[in-house]
Amino acid sequence: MTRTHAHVYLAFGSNLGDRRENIAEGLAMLHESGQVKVTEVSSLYETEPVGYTQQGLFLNAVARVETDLSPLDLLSLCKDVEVRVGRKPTVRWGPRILDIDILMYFAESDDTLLSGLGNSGEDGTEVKMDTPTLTLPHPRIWERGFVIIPLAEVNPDLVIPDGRRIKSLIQDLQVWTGLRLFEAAPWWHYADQNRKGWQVTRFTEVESTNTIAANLASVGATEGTCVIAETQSAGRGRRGRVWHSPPGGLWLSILLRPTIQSQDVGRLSLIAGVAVSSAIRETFQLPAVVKWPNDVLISGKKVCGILPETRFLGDKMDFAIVGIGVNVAIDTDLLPLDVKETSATLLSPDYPYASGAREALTASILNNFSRLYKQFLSEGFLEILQEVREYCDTLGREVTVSRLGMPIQGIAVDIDSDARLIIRTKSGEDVHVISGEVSIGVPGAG
Ligand code: BT5
Repeated sequence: MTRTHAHVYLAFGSNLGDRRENIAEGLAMLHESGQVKVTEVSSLYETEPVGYTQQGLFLNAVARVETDLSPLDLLSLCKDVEVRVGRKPTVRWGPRILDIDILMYFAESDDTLLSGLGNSGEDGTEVKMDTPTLTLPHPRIWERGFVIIPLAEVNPDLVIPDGRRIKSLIQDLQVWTGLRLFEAAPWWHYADQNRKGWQVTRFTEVESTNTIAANLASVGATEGTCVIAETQSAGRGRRGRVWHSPPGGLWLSILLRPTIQSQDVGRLSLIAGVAVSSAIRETFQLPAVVKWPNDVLISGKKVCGILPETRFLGDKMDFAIVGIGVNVAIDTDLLPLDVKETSATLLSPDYPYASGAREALTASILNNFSRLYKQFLSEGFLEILQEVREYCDTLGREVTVSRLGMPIQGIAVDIDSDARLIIRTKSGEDVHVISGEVSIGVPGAG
């Protein structure tokens, strides 16, 4: 059989639990399978259930995807995703955590699956098949607004099995009965991120996402390019330290090309720290705080480290990479004992919705970072310093910072406009430290 590059329209429905999240999770799982690329997602529509009506309202959406999978392999993947998102066997027409239907499948190849001509055009040739497990195009649901309306957003020129064109069908008010716009597109985070100017590239395993991002920068990648890897074999911390990056974490590097000075790097690090802390608070309702200069902690344990790296051409910054490592759902037993003691993970590694949660966190980090970074560039660091102070848990604490091998002890009283930590020593002197290792409390004081 020849390789089947196909464009496929899928319908999603959910009426149990967090319906929006179920659909988002399903889309993310398909996308992350590496076998399906989600290229377009419609708005979410809320609809009254059909048939057995003693159940909650449905949310529905349609997506256009690209795949090399055959129709039956794609069906198995969709069923697998339904199960993983948590579908329990229920009565037909009964409540659904997630339902995924293949509506239409268009193949670009001369595959023998093609048994008849329906739609043809940019998408390729429509595959028609009728087997006990799968009938294409979908045999039933074309009279339903919750399919036709979102499908019309994604491709209005499609022709449904009875020969009518989608775009003319949605002119009819009757199709809209019992349906309401729940959330307009773009609502799904991948789509959202790319529309907001981020270009997120994903790898299964790399040595370090910071290196890949720097390589991309060297060949001309633009600001907003991001690299995400599932694992890193040589993740880096500061000063040559190792950053352990087992599966389940978020290992992300953001490429920036700002016209800033080398001392601004500390500011970028704090901006990233605030973006990550606020994203963790938003997504998981956990009390994340920034530990100056580059950690995010929960209850004193490190859940995230940030590594800014820069390259200069002469005295001009060519690019900056902000590396962000978050222990989203990692197995902390994979960390060396000393690291395990000081670190934490946001979710347990066997949490079933971890991949969707990681995507939601990624989207939230990028949104927060984008907001703060834009404000920093347009209004200056002072304008966001107040927000940094609010997140920075180091302030007001007794700290010891080692600088050039010399410990400086005192109370961390503030952060200055250069992102330096101000330490008031016992003698009342304010020392501004640019970077260093901060330990909270006085050594030996327990
Ligand atoms: C950091 O360095 O905290 C910066 C970490 C940056 C990691 C990201 S992941 C994406 C991007 N690609 C990379 O290669 N790096 C960035 P530092 O402050 O030097 O802290 C390093 C120390 O944190 C180590 O010496 C360990 O003690 C500890 N550590 C290592 N892995 C950890 C983990 N997964 N969770 C918590 N602590 C860890």
